[in-house]
Order: sequence, then structure tokens, then C-alpha cells
Amino acid sequence: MPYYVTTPIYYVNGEPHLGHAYTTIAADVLARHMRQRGEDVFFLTGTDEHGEPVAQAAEKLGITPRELGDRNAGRFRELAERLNVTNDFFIRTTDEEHMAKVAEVVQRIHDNGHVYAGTYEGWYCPRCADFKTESELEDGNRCPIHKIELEIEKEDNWFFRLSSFQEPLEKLYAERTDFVTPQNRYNEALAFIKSGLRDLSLSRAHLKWGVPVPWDHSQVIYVWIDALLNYYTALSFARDGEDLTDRFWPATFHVIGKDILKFHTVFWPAMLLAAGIPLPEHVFVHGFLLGADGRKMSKSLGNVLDPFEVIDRYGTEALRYYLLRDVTFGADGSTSFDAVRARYEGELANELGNLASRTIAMITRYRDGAVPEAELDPSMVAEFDGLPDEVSALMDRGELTQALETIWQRVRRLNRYVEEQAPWQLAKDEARAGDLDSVLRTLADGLRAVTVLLSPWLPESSVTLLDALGTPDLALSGAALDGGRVQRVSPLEPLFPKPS
Ligand code: ME8
Repeated sequence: MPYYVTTPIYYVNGEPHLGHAYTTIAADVLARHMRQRGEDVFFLTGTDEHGEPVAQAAEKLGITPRELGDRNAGRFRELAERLNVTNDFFIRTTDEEHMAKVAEVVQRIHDNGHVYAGTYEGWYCPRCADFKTESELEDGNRCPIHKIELEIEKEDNWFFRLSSFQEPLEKLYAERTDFVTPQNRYNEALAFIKSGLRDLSLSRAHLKWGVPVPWDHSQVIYVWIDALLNYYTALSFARDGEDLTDRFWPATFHVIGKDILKFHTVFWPAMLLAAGIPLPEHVFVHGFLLGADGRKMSKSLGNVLDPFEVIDRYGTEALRYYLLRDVTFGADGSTSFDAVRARYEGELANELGNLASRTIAMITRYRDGAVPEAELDPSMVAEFDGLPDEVSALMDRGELTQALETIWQRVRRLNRYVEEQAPWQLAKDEARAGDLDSVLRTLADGLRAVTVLLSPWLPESSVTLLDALGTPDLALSGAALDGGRVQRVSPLEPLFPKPS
């Protein structure tokens, strides 16, 4: 089955930060998990390079918007590499093929009768590149996201008849209750639709940095319309000489943060309906990472957790694990270096690392590294029963933290099993050699099963560990406790050493 997962494309006017890392890691965990299930996966990320915020930032730096794009797209690519994410393509909205396809789709929306000329007047936030309604404004006519004071702007624009999609969108939400998850975000999107949709300006007159409106080159296409279309255009040129659109469209999972909910859950489906393009299956809206003090992360408050610093000290795996473990995916949550340390030492090193090293050490010591051919302990088999399906069902709903917790309970269960069975005692009693065989085999195969399941979160450590168990296969079909057998173990360096 095709599975197409996307991240938002990030603005090149800012630096890559923890929030970007979070969404990108989450999408990668989904992509890796789906590959384990044997699905045909395409994973897209990239950069959003047009529009006013980028043009303004470039001007401030005294460089062209293209130069700024080149510089920062490079930094977002580097971030993706350091996070060890497996995106199949990196789109930039300045890619010529993207721009040509945007023009083509917007022309189609126009030809289908959904565009007209008008004048727009309203509260405009240049940082959001978006007009705000009165009800969205905060005290002092401030942007609810950027807190800056807004001004009224007036412009002759081309308009997209968003209002005529009120009913089709309500119908969509009634028919597909899992179009937006989690439920509170579905409710928020539906409430926005029900509050009445106003037409949307589709172009900007005073801006040059963007895709020209195909029938009026004096204007450029509104940056959000250009940006949203990346999910669709990328498939047409991601592979030289091959169009992947039929294979992967509609997208399975758009992963986004709550700040861009309205664009993805209201404007985007309306645009696609207007262009006659099938709608994506799901939009998963995650919450916001906050500073250690529970406030929005901001450099001036000094409460920002730098993903690169975490990677330098604890490694990529620690960051991937920490973010999806400590902050429930879908909710807001605070972040701190101390919390990373606690998860690293308390769970990765002391629980998983310890389970791995003692399992391998005991098999080496008591059985010369050969895993005995004994019965698996039936009580443990029962505790692992149905685990891969349970994890898959959670992943299908985007519940990445719950999926990780479900697996981690088995890591803890295996550690308790070691304590309960005390193999070091069994080893002293020749008459109990059969019991020791069974315990060692149960531990080896249990460790293999949890490692396969954990590999989307901990891709590197999982490969190292599975190599030491001599069972490199990552297929989820083998992730049951009786799904595959470890024959021999080989020595393993500590997976999560104390940072120097
Ligand atoms: O909005 N916590 O780009 P952007 C969690 N170009 N996630 C966060 C976060 C935080 N504190 N801060 C940012 C744009 N993010 C547009 C998108 S898509 C067609 C165009 C993540 O660079 C989160 O995914 O401002 C959020 O939605 C995204 O970065 C915004 O990135």
C-alpha cells in the first residue's frame, strides 16, 4: 500500500530549531514504521522560500531572497541529516518544477470558476503572511501568534471563493471524522468552518518574490497557496523522468503543528476541491514544545532547548527518543536539558541499555553466546501477545507517544523478568539448567522483539543491537515474541554510554 507522509515546509527566514526537529522526527518515525510494515513509503520535507517574511528578512541582511533561501535551505537539510531522517525528497518552493505546477493548479482553480478580482482590506500580520479576523486579534490589535501590533492593509487582489466551500467542507468533516486528529483539533477546525468562511485573497500585488499569477503577471500567488501545493507538486518531479503522483497521491498523513491548523484543515482541502484534486487522508496536528518554564520558547527568555546541543552531548537517538517520549504527541509540553538527561540516564541507559547488556552478558557467560533451543516462557509470550498489532493501530492514529509507551512497558517487563527469574541463581543449580535455557531464550527473543518495534525511534541503536543478536531483519511481521529466533549473541559496546 502507498503511504505518503509530509512535514510542513519550513520558512527560510529563520533558523532551524527544536520545533522543526520535532515535526520532522515524528514524520520520520511514521515513515520508518510504515516501511517495517512493508508499505510503499514516500516521505517529504522541505523549505518554504517565497513571501513577505522571507523577502523582508533577506532585505535586512542585505542579500537577495534567493541567497537567503540557498543558505537556510542548506541548514534545514543539515538538520534533517543530523536527525537521521529518511526523507525521500527535499522540496524547495523555488524549484522551477514546483513553480510551474503551482501556476498550473492555480490556473485550473481559476478556470473552474473559483477566482474573481476584488479589494481586500483587513488586519495583516506580515510574519504570518496572513490577514486576521477581528475575533482572532489580541488586545491592542496584536497577532495572536507573534504578538506584534498589526496594521490595516488594503489591496486589489485576486480572490479565491473559499466561502462557496463551506458546505462541501462541512460534509467532508461529517463523513470523515478522522480527517483531522486529535479530536480537539478536529473540533477546532470544524468550529472555524462553521463560524463562516470568508473568501481568501489568492494573490499579492505589492510583492515580487513569489510565483506570478498565470493570467496577471503584475501579482504573485499568495505564499500559503504556493506553499501548501508543495505536497502535491513534489511528486511530479521528485524522481528524474518519473511522475509519482498516481502512485502516492492523495497524501496519507500531513504532520503539522497547531499554529498552521487553519491553512491545512480548511484552506488546503478547499483548494484541492476547487482544483478537482483528491483530498489527503489525514492531517495530524501536534502541540507546541515550550521552554522549561512552560512558556513559549524564545531566545530572549533564554528557555530554548537547542537540538544541536542535545545531539552533541547525548546523540541523535536521545533527541529522537526524548521528544516523542516526554512530550505527548498531540499536546503541548515543556522541554529542558535536565529532562533529556533524565530520560537518557533513567530509561535509555538504565532500562534498555541495561537489558541489552545483561542479556548478552548472561548468554555469553552461561552458554558461551549460544542461545539455547528451549521453550519460550508462556507467561511472557502471553504478555507480548498482539503487541505489533497494538503498536500499528496506535501509529495509524498518529499516537506516537502511546505507541512508544506500549513498547517501553515490555522493556520494563523484560527487566523485571530478569529480577524475578534471577538467572544467576539458576546457573548455580545443574538441575535447573532447562529453566535457565528457557529464561535466556525468552530474554534474547524478547529483546529482539522490542528492538524491532523501537527501531523507528532509535534507528541506529536498534541496528547495532540487532546485529549483536544476529537478527538484522526489521520487518514488523517478525516483531512478535515468537516471530524469530536469536541463535547466537556477540559482544556489544554500551548502547548509551555516559557522555564525557
Ligand atoms: O509555518 N513546537 O513554517 P515554520 C512544536 N512555512 N513545533 C513547532 C514549534 C514549537 N514550538 N515551532 C515550530 C511555516 N514548529 C510554513 C509552513 S506548510 C505548507 C508551510 C514546527 O518554519 C511545527 O511543525 O514557521 C510548525 O507547524 C512548523 O514548525 C512551522 O514552521
